[in-house]
Amino acid sequence: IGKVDPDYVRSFQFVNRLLPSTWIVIRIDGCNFHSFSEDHEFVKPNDEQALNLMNSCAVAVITEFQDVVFSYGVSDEYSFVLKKDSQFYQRRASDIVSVIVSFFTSTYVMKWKDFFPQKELKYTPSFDGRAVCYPSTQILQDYLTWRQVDCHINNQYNTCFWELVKSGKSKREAQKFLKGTQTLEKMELLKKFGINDYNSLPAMFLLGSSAFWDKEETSLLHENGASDGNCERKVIIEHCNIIEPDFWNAHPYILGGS
Ligand code: DGT
Ligand code: MG
Ligand code: MG
Ligand code: MG
Ligand code: MG
Repeated sequence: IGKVDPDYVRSFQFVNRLLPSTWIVIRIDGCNFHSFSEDHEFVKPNDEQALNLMNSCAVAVITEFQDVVFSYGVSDEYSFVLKKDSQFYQRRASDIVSVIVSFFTSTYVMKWKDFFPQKELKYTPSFDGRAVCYPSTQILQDYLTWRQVDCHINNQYNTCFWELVKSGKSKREAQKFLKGTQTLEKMELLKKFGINDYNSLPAMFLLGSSAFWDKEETSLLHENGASDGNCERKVIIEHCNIIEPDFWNAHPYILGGS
């Protein structure tokens, strides 16, 4: 087909390699899930099955892509942490983002009926994704702290908001009522609605979900070094505080491995 020089055409492509030796975080987020959650009648503010479906997709991602060492999810988003020295797609951002986001999305559609056997998936959901590099473990942990704090702030606000709406206020009134309120005022408000202890809400709602391999690979090796085929590693989901160092101290292999 004629005279086009392939090198010339290829020269328009750009390399988008992520900085070497840095933690890579791929954050995906549901597109327009405000409407998607309405159209599929998700329980407000937290739909346990919808969150379980997100978690199940995250487990699939971790199982499929060996370089993902940890993930944290809340609402319609999930963050996937790839190990520092990952050479996945030679660290090309667009390849890594697109393969994770498409795998997550198709898994979401495939698994929908397992979590919502009585509910038809009315249209195809989509997720967007981005890649960010974090140059130190401390900064990566600061990133995860930011997401978990966000989870807490949103959950507290949303819980108050929907209690106010349930009590008869319009959405606009509820929004106005909550504008500028501090944590303590929100706690007091929830007491009026019978939620005496905010922290007694399900941990998944309060803390989001972390998915990761449950043990270090080497801990499953026999003394002679042969790996045990019957003792497969499993990805687990926990709803725990990842801001305090306790979690990381209890699971040193997650970020310590590279
Ligand atoms: P975006 O991400 O810019 O395309 O727009 P949205 O609409 O996805 O907004 P976002 O991601 O900031 O917020 C997530 C939306 O998804 C928010 O409107 C609430 C909804 N959502 C997420 N999880 C649940 C749930 O468990 N239950 C209900 N009822 N809604 C949820
Ligand atoms: Mg978005
Ligand atoms: Mg969204
Ligand atoms: Mg979101
Ligand atoms: Mg290809």
